[in-house]
Amino acid sequence: MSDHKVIITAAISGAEVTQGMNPAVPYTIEQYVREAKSAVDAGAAIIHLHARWDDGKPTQDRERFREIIHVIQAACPHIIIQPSTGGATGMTAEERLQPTELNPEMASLDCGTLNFGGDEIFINTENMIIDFAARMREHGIMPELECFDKSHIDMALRLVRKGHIQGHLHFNIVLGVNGGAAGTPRDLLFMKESLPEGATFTVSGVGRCQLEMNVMSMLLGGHVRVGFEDNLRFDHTRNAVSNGEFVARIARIAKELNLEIASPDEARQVLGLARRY
Ligand code: KMH
Ligand code: ZN
Repeated sequence: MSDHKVIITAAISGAEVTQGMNPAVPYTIEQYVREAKSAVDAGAAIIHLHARWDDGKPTQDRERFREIIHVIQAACPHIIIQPSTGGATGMTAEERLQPTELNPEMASLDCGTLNFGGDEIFINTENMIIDFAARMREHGIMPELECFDKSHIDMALRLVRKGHIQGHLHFNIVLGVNGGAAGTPRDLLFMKESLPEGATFTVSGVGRCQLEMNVMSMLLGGHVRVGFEDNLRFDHTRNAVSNGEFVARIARIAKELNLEIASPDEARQVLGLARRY
């Protein structure tokens, strides 16, 4: 049994979920602060961030990101903020890359194309991944390698060998997307065992598998991602009231497994991030 410190990432907003599905999904600046603070107060070390306009429309607009990051940092001074460069399906590469201009410590780097339900395709060609990785290097941003399937891990490792992706390798194994690997113990184990020695990983489970995949990740020595981007329901009876409610539950389970929760600075140490507060 592992005895590592668990890094909790809260993916507080996402690009696809709406207030119609769960009224606590944040759109406005005030709602972003409320959701970020609920997650950080409950033990999150990283906020994975998608931006929305006040009407809920997803955007990668640099200035909207700047505004949201500014208020979250004011409310939660030490938190690691990890903007998405995935954005929403259908956005162009340049559109998606805008938050990198703000020099965040981390950003997501999606490592392959996949179906995303219905007619949606989430496009990440090899050249796009190379360009995104180069942009992140230029801005001193650590990529979190988003892998929705085993083949995405293989792509990431190919780009590591070619020198496009450098430094400490931190993966996000995303399970249960309609078009990606399934949220099952078998698929998680297969992907985890495909990671190289020394890499760290977190696990995101979409919908009902969030909790199970999070718990399995902790047992395998990994970290966890919770939040509205991946799951809106606290259990089969009701919606979660906040992102913080998800964070509090997984923090409690971690403690019952004798695992400590990493503070933001402890997470920086684990991930090899240079910034300290
Ligand atoms: N919204 C999805 C199309 C990321 O943040 O990098 C992509 C996504 C991945 O959420
Ligand atoms: Zn995302």
